[in-house]
Amino acid sequence: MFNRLSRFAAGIALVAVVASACSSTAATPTVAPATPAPTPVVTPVVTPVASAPASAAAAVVTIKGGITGSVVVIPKNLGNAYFDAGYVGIQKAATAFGGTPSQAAPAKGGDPTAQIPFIQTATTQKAKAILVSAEDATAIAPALTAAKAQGVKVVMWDSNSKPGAYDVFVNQADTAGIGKGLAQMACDTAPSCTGEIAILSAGQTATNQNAWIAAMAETMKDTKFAGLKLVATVYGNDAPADSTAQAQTLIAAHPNLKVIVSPTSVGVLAAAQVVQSKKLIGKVAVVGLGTPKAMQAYILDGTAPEVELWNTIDLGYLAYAVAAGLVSGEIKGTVGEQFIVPTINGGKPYTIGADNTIILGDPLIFNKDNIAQFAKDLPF
Ligand code: RAM
Repeated sequence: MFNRLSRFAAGIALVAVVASACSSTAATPTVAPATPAPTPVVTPVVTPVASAPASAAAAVVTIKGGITGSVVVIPKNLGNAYFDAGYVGIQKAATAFGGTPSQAAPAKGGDPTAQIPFIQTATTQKAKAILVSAEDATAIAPALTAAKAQGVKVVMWDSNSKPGAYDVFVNQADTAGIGKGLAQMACDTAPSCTGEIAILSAGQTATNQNAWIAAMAETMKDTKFAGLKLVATVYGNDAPADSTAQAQTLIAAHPNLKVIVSPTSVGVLAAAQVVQSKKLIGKVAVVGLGTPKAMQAYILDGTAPEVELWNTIDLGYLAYAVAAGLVSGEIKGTVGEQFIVPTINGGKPYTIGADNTIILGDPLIFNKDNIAQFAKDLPF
């Protein structure tokens, strides 16, 4: 298990990673491999392979795309800086791989069925591919399956649906690793790793948040976390107003609360705003997954001492490249398949793993010593 110092060191080392990764989707890409971090943040279950077995090496394709037609991007909801950053990467990818991206999604998160009409419309309009972040894995699965049956390539990104309902899931980072990171941040910021903590999540059925919360709970079975007591888990639906109200309620209901853990960029920002405005800095810490630019002020003033995320621009770029590869037929989306996406991952191949999943990479840790650089490199 990493300690606070080693996580800090990893965060600093990752400045180089992010600078490289960010430039990877720029018009003139830098393809030099990033300097490896001395202490990895997590140990990914499935990582892009460093060297493929000789027999499989010939099968590695380099995605070129060259597609035409519509690619519909369906995030959980519109108006979220996180998904807007993903869409920046998607638009960059469209200039490299072809196709015409557009975004269509519910105005607000939290409704398990709200994405279904957007999936159905894209299917009716014969989109070549859809890129979906699931608000609810189960509710949208039949609409995704119907889209696939009509020849639409279905790429999940950020938050997954049910295996079988999609072609490939582009996961941002190893799920267990994100859960460990959340537990560790709570431990780092609670006094001597003790006291009451609460979770402010996104939608109640969000696949990604629920998987991360479960992984966090698994990590906290370790005796190292025995002093932490989870007193509540609440849901702000990735809506700023709902998230603010939930953070206020948590603080009022739990006067001994030491940490709010928010595994959502909308929730962590709302929680930080509430803690800062109530002058509770140093009494209630906010940690979680947040966008660097929005969280910078709160990281610097100590409201949110540690926050994690990944290069969301690269996540969108990679997801679109996968969609283009599926549409062009360069890849089929089968487990074990390997492919290279030029400018991403230092030219190393990705391998489609269990549940047709690939992983972008390790999350990045933001703290007061590195946030200025991250906020510059990742302007979202
Ligand atoms: C919110 C969304 C998204 C999640 C990020 C961290 O923007 O819930 O799905 O990945 O937070």
